[in-house]
Amino acid sequence: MRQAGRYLPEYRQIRANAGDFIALCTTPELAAEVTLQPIRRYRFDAAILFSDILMVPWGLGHGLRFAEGEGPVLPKLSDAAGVDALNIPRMNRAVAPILETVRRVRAGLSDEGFDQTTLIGFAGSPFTVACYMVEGGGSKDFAATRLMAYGDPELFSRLIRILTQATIDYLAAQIEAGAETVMLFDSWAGVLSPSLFRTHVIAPTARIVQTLRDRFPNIPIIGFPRLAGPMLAEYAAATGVNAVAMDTATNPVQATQVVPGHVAIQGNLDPMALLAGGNALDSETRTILAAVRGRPAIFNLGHGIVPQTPPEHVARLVELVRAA
Ligand code: 1CP
Repeated sequence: MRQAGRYLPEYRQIRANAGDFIALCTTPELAAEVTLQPIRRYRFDAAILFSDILMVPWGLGHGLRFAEGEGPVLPKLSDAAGVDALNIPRMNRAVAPILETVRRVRAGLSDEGFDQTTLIGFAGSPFTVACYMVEGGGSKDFAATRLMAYGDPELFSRLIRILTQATIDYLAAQIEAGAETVMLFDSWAGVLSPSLFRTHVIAPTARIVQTLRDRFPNIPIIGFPRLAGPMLAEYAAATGVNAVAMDTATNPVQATQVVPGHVAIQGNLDPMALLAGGNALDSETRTILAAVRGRPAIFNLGHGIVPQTPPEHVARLVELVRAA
């Protein structure tokens, strides 16, 4: 889950010397180092590439900066000229340092004795990336994006199509560079009505999954349709993903009932329970472990870890999950 490193002093030290966040994402030596740090400390079963979902619009030439304490800032995309300017060949060149990070992490894992540790590559889903491009940054409800999807469906669909192709190229390149699983973060899938969810979440995800699977039949693909609620089951069945990640609000017992048995489920500890520690952490973790017992599952958080999390709480969580 995103912002994994910020709770670790060793991450904060590298971050402080790296310049801005985009510089950290595009300096392979540093990005590889911060990807490996949590693996050395906790020996997790998987490492997630250190990067950001917004490196795709950055690569497409749309522009991106991270304002201190404010999150991402992008130009607001509102018309055909903005969509026409998106340049996939440019993105494929611009992400070269990120692919170099993937190669270095895979080599570093093996060199340091973590041969069995899975390297997870990732991208944002076309819809969630479109959200940030249309709003020009984060938002509580992504109203301008939903308005564009209803008001100018031709333009919005064109944007989604370009982002779908960019995502396919980018994930395929990560797999070729050494990613052994890929995850699609659809953090804002839950703001859509069922019909828009089908058009702009399920259909593009199915296309990404199908295209990648044709080229790389053995690469597992994890989808995270955050806050999808009752649409989670349809997402799991219709996109072809190998695993669905549940957000914190999902009841894992219900998920085991509605997600097809061949689809693994991932999640979904509340990051606040991890921050709190103690009995809350123990009991929430045990509840999830009990719910997913007996079926393919990946233990994870329901959303990103918060920077204030004490590293000892993470150690306790690993102990609980390993004992299960
Ligand atoms: O100042 C800093 O140090 C930057 C903080 C930071 C970090 C560490 C951002 C800015 N992104 C990241 C890394 C990141 N982002 C990873 C790498 C793996 C890891 O370390 O865990 C991943 C997988 C992401 C994915 C990401 N970025 C998502 C999808 C998952 C989710 O959390 O919902 C989203 C929505 C983003 C956008 C983003 N990037 C950064 C911020 C602050 C945001 C959110 C902006 C908002 O509030 O909407």
